[in-house]
Amino acid sequence: MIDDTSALLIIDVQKDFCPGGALAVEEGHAVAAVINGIQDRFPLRVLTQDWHPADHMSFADNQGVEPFSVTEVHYGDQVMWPRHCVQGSEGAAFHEDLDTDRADLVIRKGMRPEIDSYSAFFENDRTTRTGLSGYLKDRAVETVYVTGLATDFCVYYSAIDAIKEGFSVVLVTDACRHIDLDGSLAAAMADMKEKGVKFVTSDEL
Ligand code: VGL
Ligand code: ZN
Repeated sequence: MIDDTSALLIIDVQKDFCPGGALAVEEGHAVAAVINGIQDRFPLRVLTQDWHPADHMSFADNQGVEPFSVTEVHYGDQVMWPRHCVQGSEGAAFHEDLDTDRADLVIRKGMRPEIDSYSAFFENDRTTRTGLSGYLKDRAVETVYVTGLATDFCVYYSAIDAIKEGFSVVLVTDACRHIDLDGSLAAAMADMKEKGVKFVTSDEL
């Protein structure tokens, strides 16, 4: 399965998305050991890092609204999140259990104050590119294996955008954990299946 046209995509394994963090995902830290166990087998590893300025539009406290409420913005619905992954903060650092020494590329996202960015490929307007698609194509990647946090937000959008960009996509289920806000997990899983994302566990790789 894994060959020289494969790449491993490691989404947002940061302290703020792990227990004790500002936007903690249940068992979020547990993905690190699974990812560490498979990353050597890939010829290419790309990490993403959610990296917001303090005045970011997705922070509920900047908008005076309740965390996890939904607001209509210029590109559609946007969840208002607790303040998280502020540039340079401890919470924005990669979780200490994740081995980042072998990262080929780190993509930071969500840096523009007026727009959020869940996907590793596009900002939330679904049109502004991060450059990842071009990088992977330059490196002759054909299949992207997706891991990290959270299954129903940044992992989901990265997976469906990778499909849209013409890659084969495999989600490594035990290397992901979810948030599940108002049915977001079931919706994300159904959409990924429909779009052709394949699902495997790390021991099937
Ligand atoms: C994420 C919400 C806000 C994620 C990032 O990594 O899934 N979720 N920012
Ligand atoms: Zn964020």
